[in-house]
Amino acid sequence: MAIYLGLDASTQSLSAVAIDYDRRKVVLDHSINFDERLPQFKSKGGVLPNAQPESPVAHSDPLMWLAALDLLFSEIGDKLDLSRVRAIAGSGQQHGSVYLNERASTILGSLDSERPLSEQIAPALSRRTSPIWMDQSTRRQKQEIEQALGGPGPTAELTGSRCFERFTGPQIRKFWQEGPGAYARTNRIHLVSSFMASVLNGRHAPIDHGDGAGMNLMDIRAREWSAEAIAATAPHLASKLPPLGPSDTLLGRLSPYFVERYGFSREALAIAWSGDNPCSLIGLGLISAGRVGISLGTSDTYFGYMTEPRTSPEGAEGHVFGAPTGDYMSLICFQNGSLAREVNVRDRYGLDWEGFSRRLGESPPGNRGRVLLPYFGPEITPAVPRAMVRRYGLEESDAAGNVRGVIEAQMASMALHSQWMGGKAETIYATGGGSQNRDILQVMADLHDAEVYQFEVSKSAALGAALRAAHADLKARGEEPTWPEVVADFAEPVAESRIAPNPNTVPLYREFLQVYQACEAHALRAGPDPSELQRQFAAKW
Ligand code: XUL
Repeated sequence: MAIYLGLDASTQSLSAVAIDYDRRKVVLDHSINFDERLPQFKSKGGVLPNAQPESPVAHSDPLMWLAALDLLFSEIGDKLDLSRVRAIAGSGQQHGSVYLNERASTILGSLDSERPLSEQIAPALSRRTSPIWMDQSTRRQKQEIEQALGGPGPTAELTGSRCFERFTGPQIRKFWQEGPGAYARTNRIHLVSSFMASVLNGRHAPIDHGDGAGMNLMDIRAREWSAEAIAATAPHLASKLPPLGPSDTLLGRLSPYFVERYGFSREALAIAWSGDNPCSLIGLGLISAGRVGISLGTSDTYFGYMTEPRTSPEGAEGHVFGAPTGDYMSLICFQNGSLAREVNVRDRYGLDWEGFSRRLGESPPGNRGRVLLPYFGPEITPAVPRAMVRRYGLEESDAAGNVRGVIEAQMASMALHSQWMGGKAETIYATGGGSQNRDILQVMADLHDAEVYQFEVSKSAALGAALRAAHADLKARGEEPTWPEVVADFAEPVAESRIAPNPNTVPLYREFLQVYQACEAHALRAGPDPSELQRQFAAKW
């Protein structure tokens, strides 16, 4: 019986999912919430509190992640015979970085199973805290790097994304500028993923092509460090970065620390870790073109598998990361997800989800040509630096019009700003809190002219990591597992949840997209007045 373990080091918790591969079953699902279970690290949502409340700085304590790893293994030993685990892989929150000194190699290679990890690894840190993906404090550095690389377009062409504050390159540049001494004492810079993998394997692990793509340092096509991007970021950086490797790199045996302390087998293998989004791609079974995931959460994301690293014009709309299959994936982030949908519309009009659905039904598809631009806060896609709400032909007091307005705006924006990915989405897997509402999903199906399935994914990243462990182990044993075989039965949408596009509404929405696009262009790019187009649409539909 082959058991594989997937770990997910996310912002707020460390989770484990174990699968019995032959019986196609999840046999363990366990989480350690940092704030609740490790209060000594004083985190809030997994992040260290800031002296100034409005500060754009977001760091976490890497020792907290290690304490969580010890705690997690001590707890799951009661539920799962750890000696049966064949291989472990993992998923890490993307972009976050861990800074180690030259003692790290020795320390990682000689861990004493009688003492906790955090105590032993603390002296290996050259920077006490780790900037994570929520950090927005590198505006200057992001601009400097982008400028050195010829602007946002060429930066995206080279690295898969234009520069973003949270990406690791700008974070490293800031560390070098503000603390050149500590930077000089840094011997190795890991991502959260490669750091955790290094601990499990007892030596420095490579960064995989999936997570490496979130750094603004990797040449997305060659899958090698870009000398140009490194030179634009910080001096002597090439010697501080681990090598890059494929996501299925077999690192070697698990460190004796885990064998002696928790009873893992001496034969158990450590597999390279990847980023949480690449792992979720596997956990959702998004391994062929034409299938995308839409998560309706705090922010909404649209993501999918790609065979080629295509980027959007000027890199303005989304990222390209490596996919664990060896291909690529895209991820587009829409920041005004539940902030617009739930806080500023549903709650503001005093509705629950049922009332929201009722209101949605009171205004016809296309909203009679009326459009809401719901940038209740700054927006990433399209870029809107400050909150800006516009209503075209719509009264603020009209609850039904605003409910339909916000849903059609969000779905239209996704459809428009994902066009650069090429190819049409035939099937959408919908996840996240908002996806519980099937009336929202009907608009999604009609506007994208795609069938929509609901997907329960509280643990898609950890599940994806466990499936990656299975894939890498089977490959190492000389079997040739295909990805569809590996994910079958594990990564399946909720049975009976299919929502088909309504053939009568699809052509209406094709025209509505043009109306929406004209309103967006008017508000954001000083485009022509869209009212005539709106009038024609309303007259026709
Ligand atoms: C992706 C991103 C987040 C983190 C969350 O670019 O910043 O999704 O990976 O863990």
